[in-house]
Amino acid sequence: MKLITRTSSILVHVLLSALLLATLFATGCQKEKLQKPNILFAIADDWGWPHAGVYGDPVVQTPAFDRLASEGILFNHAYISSPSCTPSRNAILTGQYHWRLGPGANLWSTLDPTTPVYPLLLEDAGYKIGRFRKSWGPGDISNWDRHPAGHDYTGTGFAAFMEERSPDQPFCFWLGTSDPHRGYDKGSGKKSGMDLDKIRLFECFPDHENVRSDVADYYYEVQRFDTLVASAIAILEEYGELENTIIVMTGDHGMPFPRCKSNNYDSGARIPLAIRWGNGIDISGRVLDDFISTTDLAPTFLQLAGVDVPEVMSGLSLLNILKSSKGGIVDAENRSFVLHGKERHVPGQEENMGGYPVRAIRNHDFLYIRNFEPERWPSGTPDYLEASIPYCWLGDCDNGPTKTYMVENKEKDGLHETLWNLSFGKRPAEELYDCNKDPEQMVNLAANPAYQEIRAKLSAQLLEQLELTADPRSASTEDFDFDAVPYLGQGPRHPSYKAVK
Ligand SMILES: [Ca+2]
Repeated sequence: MKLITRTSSILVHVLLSALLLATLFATGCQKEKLQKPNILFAIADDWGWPHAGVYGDPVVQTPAFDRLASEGILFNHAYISSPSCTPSRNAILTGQYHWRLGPGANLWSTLDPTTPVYPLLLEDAGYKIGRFRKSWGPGDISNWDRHPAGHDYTGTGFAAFMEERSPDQPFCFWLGTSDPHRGYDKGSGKKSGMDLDKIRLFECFPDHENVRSDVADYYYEVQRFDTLVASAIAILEEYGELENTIIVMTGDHGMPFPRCKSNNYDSGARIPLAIRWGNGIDISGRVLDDFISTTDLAPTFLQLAGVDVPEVMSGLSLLNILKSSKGGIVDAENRSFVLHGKERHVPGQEENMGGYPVRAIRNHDFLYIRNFEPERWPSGTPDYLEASIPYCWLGDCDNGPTKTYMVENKEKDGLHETLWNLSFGKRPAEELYDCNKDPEQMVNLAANPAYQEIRAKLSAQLLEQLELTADPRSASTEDFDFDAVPYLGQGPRHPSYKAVK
């Protein structure tokens, strides 16, 4: 009896030790895993700020985005590098402003295959990397040995990627989509039950039911993207990886409407951004006003994975912000402004005149814009004689009911003409907007005598930043002819455009 007790005691002791060891081992593994979080990067196509429920939009419903914000961090001032697909995505992947990427600054272009991109650096460090639907591009990267966004899981999906991986391998997944890029299923928003009267239109749009219905169709696709992200979150939960995954949900630039996409106003350059990271963000539900550039994401991901950030990356890691316990402004010293710009979106000017080059600086009070070629048309030449050829008119603005309504009703009254001019008319070399008095940036104050001190200060600050970031548009960096880069797309272009080889 005594022996049995003793044996039992030894057994219990052995079992307890084994349990302790297992716990220690598990804790060790856990620690190891904590140092290597997974990354899920979910990016919509043409989804602009503030079109999410958590930003107060009364119509569009984005439960997945709202959840990530409430369980993580919501960013009020996140901006792209360029309001155009290819350069915006290049800037995200490379952690650099698009103007540092040669041809990669333009839509439908290429990217130098020696440029470091975060997914491949992570793969080299042991991560499993994959992508779904729209990632890099559009353009041609056939000269890359590996796709810069990872292996293609478009046919099988995120669930298949997760099924394939071994549980101890960290992963990095690019969850893309073409929502809410045009074309839309006309009337889909209204049909889904959206109340068109409740839609908050940007001030630059005329208030007409065609416009409201067009915005509702855009919302419909925003919601479809949100559903895609919800399903990916569910997959992470199923695999027990939700807390150790940093989830970033955002868009590549503003909505595909006049004075939005391919423009450097907030309606084109400002994007929704929420980041959730269960194991890494201690104080969740914070709302931040620091200026964030999407070039900051690549250095953040690399730093989180313990991978050296290449010096060439101009973005600034967000780690101090994620780890902070503060709301509002966390890093005033480094994040009091943001830069963005534009080179050629589509060749929409007559006679191969190129794109509409722009650089901009935005702080909490002002937006200052420098238009380098003010004799060109910001949305492409309004060549209506060729309107029968698809895409050939005002090519820098996606075709759709809002654009059609604005063009066809330009001469209806003074308001319609003013709005047409704001979207499609020529612009002066400098623009300045008082974002407190005029949050939608409708009234250009650059020539207003009361604002000359501010204008001069921001102009100097912008030029200084372009110097610091080695922008070919700055004085001391070698010129690069962005307009001479071949346009590889078959879509929008001016009828006079001759392909450059
Ligand atoms: Ca896009």
